[in-house]
Amino acid sequence: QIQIEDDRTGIDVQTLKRAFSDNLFYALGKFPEIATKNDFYMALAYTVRDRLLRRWLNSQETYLKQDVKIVCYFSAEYLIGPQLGKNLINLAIVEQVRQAVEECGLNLDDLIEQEEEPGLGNGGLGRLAACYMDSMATLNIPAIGYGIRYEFGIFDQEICEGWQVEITDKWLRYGNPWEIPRTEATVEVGLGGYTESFYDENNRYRVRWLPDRTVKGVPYDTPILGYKTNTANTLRLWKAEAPESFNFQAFNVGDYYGAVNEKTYSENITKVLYPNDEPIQGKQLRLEQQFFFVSCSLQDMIRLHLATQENLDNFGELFAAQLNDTHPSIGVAELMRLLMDVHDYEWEQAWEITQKTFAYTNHTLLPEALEKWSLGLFGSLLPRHLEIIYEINRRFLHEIRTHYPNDVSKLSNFSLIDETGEKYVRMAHLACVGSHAINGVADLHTQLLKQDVLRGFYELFPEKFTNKTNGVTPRRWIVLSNPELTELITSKIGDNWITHLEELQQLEPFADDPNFRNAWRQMKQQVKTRLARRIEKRCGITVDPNYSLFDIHVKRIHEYKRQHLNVLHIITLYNRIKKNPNIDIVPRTFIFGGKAAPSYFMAKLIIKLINSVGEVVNNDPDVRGRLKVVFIPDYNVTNSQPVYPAADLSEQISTAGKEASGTGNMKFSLNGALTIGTLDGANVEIRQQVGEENFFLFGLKAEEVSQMKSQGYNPWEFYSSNEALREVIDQISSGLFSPEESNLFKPLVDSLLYHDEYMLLADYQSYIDCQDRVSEAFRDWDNWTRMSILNTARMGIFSSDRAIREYCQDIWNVQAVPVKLED
Ligand code: DL6
Repeated sequence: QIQIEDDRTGIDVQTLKRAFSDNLFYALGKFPEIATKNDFYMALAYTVRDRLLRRWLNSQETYLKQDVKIVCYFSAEYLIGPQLGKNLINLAIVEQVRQAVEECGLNLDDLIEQEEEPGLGNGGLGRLAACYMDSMATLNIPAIGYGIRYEFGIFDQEICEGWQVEITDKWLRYGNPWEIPRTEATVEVGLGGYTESFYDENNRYRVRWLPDRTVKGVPYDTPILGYKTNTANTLRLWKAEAPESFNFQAFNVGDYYGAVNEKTYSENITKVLYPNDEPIQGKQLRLEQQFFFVSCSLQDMIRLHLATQENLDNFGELFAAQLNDTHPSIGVAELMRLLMDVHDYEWEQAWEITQKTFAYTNHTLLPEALEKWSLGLFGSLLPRHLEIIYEINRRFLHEIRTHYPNDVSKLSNFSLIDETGEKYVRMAHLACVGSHAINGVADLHTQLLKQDVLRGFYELFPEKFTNKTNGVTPRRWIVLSNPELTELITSKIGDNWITHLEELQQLEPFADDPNFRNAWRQMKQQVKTRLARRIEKRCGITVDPNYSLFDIHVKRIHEYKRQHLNVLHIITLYNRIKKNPNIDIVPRTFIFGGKAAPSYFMAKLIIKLINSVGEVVNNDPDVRGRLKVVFIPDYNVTNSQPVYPAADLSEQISTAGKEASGTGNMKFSLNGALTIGTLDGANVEIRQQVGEENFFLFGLKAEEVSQMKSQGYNPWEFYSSNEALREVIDQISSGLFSPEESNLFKPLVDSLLYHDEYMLLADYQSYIDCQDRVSEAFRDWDNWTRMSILNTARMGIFSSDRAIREYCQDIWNVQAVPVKLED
């Protein structure tokens, strides 16, 4: 009997082929002879989306019917990466689809490569949000990710003559097959204007906000399907639109341009992501973005809530809203306003609901990264919210007075308003008082928050503080990125590790099995070869995957992450070769990748330095290919996937006490790279897990950094007393790497010699010595492989599934809700 499956849901090869052709014809309006590669990609994406729609709708229906508690993740950034490959894996239909596509004369990997990723974030914070969305769906946790649908995401990076050049990211240009606009759920958001008080019909004192403009928020939904489960949660991103396409009044009096202008003005709010990995001071549009998406989301939650509940009394029992850093923290004031001004709640009850609803994650220790908004700007854009913040502050400072009766300095330290100079609203303080939980993202980070950045708040409410060490999803960062490793692991321990990453531990005994070590080494060689081919194609540089140690440093470019310390090491090795061309040296390929904020001059100069040193080293015949320096342009989720698996060595060399956690460090080690790192962020816990003998540690500890600083750190002393270091610095400043402009790197050298905020010179020797130990260890391939296996085997704890379980238990109090697959 022939069974014909539904063309929208069936997953046998013949049905998939039929569905693919159908989508090509009916959704794209093409037939194969005239279709572009992008048409084929789109047709396949629609075919896959069809197959997850039932799960998506069933999930929403289940949540609605069962009154379950829903996690609302509030994040201004999401870096979800390309969706096709991930959805195929989660639906467990990779092989059928591969065959179906092949029978149509196409190659699945080519089509997967065609996808342009939504680069709606800057780096770690946005990618973490994406890993958490993946884990929540996989663990059947009801969740909505709320954010902004930027029309232009993070810029595309090109490298021209060694410099970063920014190109607008037009990710929506060929359409986005994964999203569905839900115009029926559009909401309105006010901005500007003034407030007035009045007495309502019950003679109660009330305030209303009369904004002078409104903007429409239109939600665009993307399904986030879990791994081999029926749960598909929603990523709901808001697009700003003008309330009417035309301002007809203006149009009628002939002001056609004025009318269109207003539309453009409103739509600007979600036009572009700010490409900074630190807050942007004083930009009204940025505050508008934050308020816009938070207000849309809270209104949306209230609407969902009132669809099944009589009132908002139990709002905090049915929603857990997580603030991903302070960017959405205006939500505290907005929920208060919605509860009081729109839904008639009194202050006390509104405050109780608000605190119960929100929790706050801090992601940074850099003091300059703490968000604040000048009162003038804040008050003109959000007059009602400023009043509410004043009232929160008045009540809060009253508590402080009671708590510290004899210490008036506490008032200004704790105040939500910074009054030390120009007046500002301190967003972290607002988040702290308005939330029931506050967490850091690695053990050390949380400790430092308690001791330093949020010390007062910790003294005041210690019970609010918890640590939630970051994690990454093994589905994207092993299964999808490293099929070779996936197969090897699964051949030994089965595939349960994909959802229970701690089971990687079962690999440990195989570290002593010479056959397994051989297989591991071959696997590594294979993925290194894959990356080498890409590098050749993209950068025109030939690298040797067989004998050269792949030493990889990929992340945002920032002085605290110290890519330039890595460069000092490269030049040190180069000098050793120049002095003795026959020196026996372990060949290394130094691979860098990362974007610099367009206005961050020093970071851009570091990119230029890497490329300039590469130019000299790669082309010097004395080097004989033993050292290669590569800068992979346009580092993003897509381009990072082939990078993590191919590393022998992972560079995690930030100044101790500066990196909140890191997640790249986890991706590398999970894929069997050894780490060279400082005791910073999650490196500390990674080292504890993998064992100190399988981790290359160097550098000052966080408390030594502060101590040295407070005693008056003088980088010049390190420069003058270390000959190798002095030579390297002098070479950079003499123009050896910039013959066309000898002073090019002077700002960088001056900053190191006279200031060295991030203590490169203090850590230089320790780093070089440690790198020498790395090289020696790499000579013993067999033992290196053993250490590599043990890294993977012991990293299970860094799954985002573990992190999400902890958030569910300790912060959100939410339960898994299995979804049935029903028509
Ligand atoms: O928590 C995710 C990620 C951490 O792993 C990084 O260490 C940290 O630098 C990053 N923080 C930011 C700062 N953004 N803000 N604010 O991206 O968060």
